[in-house]
Amino acid sequence: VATTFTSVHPNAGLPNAFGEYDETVANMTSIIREMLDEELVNVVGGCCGTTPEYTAAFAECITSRKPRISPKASTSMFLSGLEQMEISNESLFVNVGERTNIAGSARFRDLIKQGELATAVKVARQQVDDGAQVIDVNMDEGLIDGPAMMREYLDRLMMDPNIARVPVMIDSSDWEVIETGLQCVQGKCIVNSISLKDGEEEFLRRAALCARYGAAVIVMAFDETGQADVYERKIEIIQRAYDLLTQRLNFPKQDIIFDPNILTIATGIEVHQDYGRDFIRACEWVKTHLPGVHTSGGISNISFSFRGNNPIREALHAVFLFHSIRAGLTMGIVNAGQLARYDDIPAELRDVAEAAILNTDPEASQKLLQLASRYKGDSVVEQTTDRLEWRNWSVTKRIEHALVTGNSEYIVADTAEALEQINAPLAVIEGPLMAGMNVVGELFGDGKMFLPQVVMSAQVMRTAVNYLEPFLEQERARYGTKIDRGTIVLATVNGDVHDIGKNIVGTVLQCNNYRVVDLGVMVPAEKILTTAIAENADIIGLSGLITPSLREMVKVAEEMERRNFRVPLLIGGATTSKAHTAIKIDPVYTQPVVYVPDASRSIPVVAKLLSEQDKEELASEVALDYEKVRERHANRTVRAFRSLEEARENKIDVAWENHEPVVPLVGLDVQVEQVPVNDLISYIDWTPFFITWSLHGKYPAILDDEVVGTAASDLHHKAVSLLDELTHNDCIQLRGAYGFWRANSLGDDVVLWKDQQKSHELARFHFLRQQHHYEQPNLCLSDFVAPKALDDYIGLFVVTAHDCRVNNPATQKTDFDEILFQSISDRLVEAYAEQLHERVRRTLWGYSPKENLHTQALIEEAYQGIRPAPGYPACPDHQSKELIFELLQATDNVGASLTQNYAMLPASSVSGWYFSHAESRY
Ligand code: THG
Repeated sequence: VATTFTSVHPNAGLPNAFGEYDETVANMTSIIREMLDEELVNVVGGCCGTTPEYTAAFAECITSRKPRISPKASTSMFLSGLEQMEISNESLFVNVGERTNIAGSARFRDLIKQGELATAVKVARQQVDDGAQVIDVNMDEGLIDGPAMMREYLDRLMMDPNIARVPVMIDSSDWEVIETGLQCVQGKCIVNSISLKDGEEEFLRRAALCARYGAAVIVMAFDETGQADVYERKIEIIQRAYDLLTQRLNFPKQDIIFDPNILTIATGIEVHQDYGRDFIRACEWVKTHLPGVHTSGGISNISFSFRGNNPIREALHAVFLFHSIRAGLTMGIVNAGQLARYDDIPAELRDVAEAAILNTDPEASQKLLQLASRYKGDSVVEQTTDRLEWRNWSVTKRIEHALVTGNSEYIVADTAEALEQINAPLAVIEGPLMAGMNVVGELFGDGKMFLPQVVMSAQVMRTAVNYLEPFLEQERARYGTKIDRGTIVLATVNGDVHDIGKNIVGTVLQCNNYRVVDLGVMVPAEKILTTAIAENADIIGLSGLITPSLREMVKVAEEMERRNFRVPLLIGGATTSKAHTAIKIDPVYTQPVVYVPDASRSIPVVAKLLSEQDKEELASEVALDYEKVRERHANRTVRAFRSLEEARENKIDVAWENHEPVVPLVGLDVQVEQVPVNDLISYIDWTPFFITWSLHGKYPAILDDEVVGTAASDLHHKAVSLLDELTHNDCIQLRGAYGFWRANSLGDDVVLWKDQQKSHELARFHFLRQQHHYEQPNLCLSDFVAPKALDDYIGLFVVTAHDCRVNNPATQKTDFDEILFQSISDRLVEAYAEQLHERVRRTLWGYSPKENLHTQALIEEAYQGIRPAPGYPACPDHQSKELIFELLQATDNVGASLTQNYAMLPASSVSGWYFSHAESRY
């Protein structure tokens, strides 16, 4: 880290097929210049393929510059798996997964002993999924070849990128096993552990090897006379080990982790009663006397006396962790999937656990034992007897609880109480409310809370801030305080109506105390920009669903450039992508343009863009990344397409000889209908519903998913009760129009006839033909309609969901309700399209009268015929919707219309064609 010179000696590219080097001087100088700009290097030279001409050009770039100043060595501990992990004094507590320990888990031991290594790897994976940031691996077992098994298991862990991501902690009391482990891991790991047990020389020898292998090291409070059990012995040994490491070896301070020994309490033996408190005190001592070094401990050791009673053990762990972390504990070896939150432990149990850990009550062990008979089963949290117990907590804790659980029942009362105590509305927001939201943010960041829950939290926050608003107004009038972290103007661009994702982003931003000005949908560039100026926006965010919106976004960006806007631009929504942002939008606007793939990303991005220092960093990071995307795009090899003529010749051979056209049973008039919500519920495909809410997984399995199951079930439950409400109150209207026409293919077009004689053309759809170069036929939708010599038909449909909720201010709609309504309305209209298509096949057109499929088969499209929709790959042209709408008179018949870019209104609408031919596909 502290090297003075950092040099680069590049080849002129990789050797090509002839062993020559293709990079040009100009190209290479520009890359070198970038490295110099980034202050990465201060010595530049050349290697294979470069000539004096190259080095002369490099020299020219470097001569005018000041030498690069070496960065100061960091005082953080750096660890790594595939990813870097920094542990500084400001870092949050680090969870180390304990389950991959032969001595610590019967299940893991059996798996290893039976050679079930693949399943044993899953144990590690589960720990990571449960939030473990480091994996402790221990293979100490009498009958197992420790070094061999350590090697084999670590090798396997490294093959799963989800596990290899995190650093490993090599846990063994056998140095040989540790050294073998050190030879396997690729990142920077932690050695667990060394100690003075075998004397100073052996201790120093091992420590030096750790440094040489590049590992951090846990030093146990253990010496030649044994394990330190009391406070005084712990700190004496720690001090001695510290002096040896730093004075004799110059061992990097930040890579030292002291473990002051967590020993079991509540054993019935009196001298054990101080074990918890002594560990906590020792952590505190390390923190104050040896700044910069870290502490760790095996948390589950504390509760061995309650083996078999998980509720009591969990309570002890939660309370012990709570106090140890406060005392400065850096990391702990824990069962990552089974950590209860301090606040979730029932008070009676928590108080006794606390008394036992801090040794404030000599009867504590006895009381724990008494409680043990009442708390049984798997987990303590589910057993909370008194649901309203939390109402007795401090107001700050109550506010946090309300935010974390999304419970707004008492939030106004609690906010009022906080205001009374603090007497400054802004301080209430910046104090307890923000603190609570930070907890939510952390849980969300750690994958312990999910989007639906965060939206609920946001809502609680909003309710609290709304209550405070009049007080803030007074305060502002008096002092002119700015209460928000910045203003973000959001809009769905002109011609587009999609806004679920944008609404989620808006809500999440607001609950992080940003001021959001949401301009809604179909917002012209002009309005976005004038609003941004009027509202003094710090950031503009654009959203869009349909492809034409991509062009709109470029337009907005160009306009921002023309008017010299200085604010960053965020891009999001279904059709947007990093590639499009990098290639089309970023180049037209000089300020940062950032693609935000989902709502959760918006928070860190916005936070960085609004911070003076981080903004630069993010901007250059993004610029570099996008430059790479553009480069890759420019260099991509585009496979030659077939010419259109060739493609047409290679069309699919549909056996029209045997064609027996089915005359649509309902006839050839446009049909209009409205269907009850109830008829559609069984047709709902729930999987995309969960995706909308950032919950990924297939329905119904997702409801039992180990990670998101609870959040998913909860959301599903809310969705079902809203559906129930919608059914009973007619709050949503599903209207549809469909019809069938005589039709024939004419080349790539499909012609609809006015008359039976086919002498008058009524309308014509232009479809596109694939021009790929593969063996397979080049398809076009028109291939599936018979040529003019034969009779055939095509169907058209538009279905739409109207929001008919009465605007009743008394039943004020919250963000969550709003987004839930939208996401359900989208699903219902899709379900309607599915259900109508089924009726078309079976009875309305009637070409598959015997079909009888269940929902999953429908989702998998196991039926005859297709219903493609304009704007999707088989028929990318959105303009076709105009003709479909016209032929079905969709505006009059179902109240649906198109924007100038062919987005459908209401937003929950589906339109398309029906093709009946058995071979039709896309
Ligand atoms: N310090 C350091 N390393 C350590 C410890 C420590 N490594 C091992 C241990 N202590 C931390 N790991 C565990 C792992 C599991 C348990 C306790 C500590 C545990 N296991 C259950 C039991 O024994 O009851 C097993 C239950 C099962 O079989 O599933 O509690 O202090 N540096």
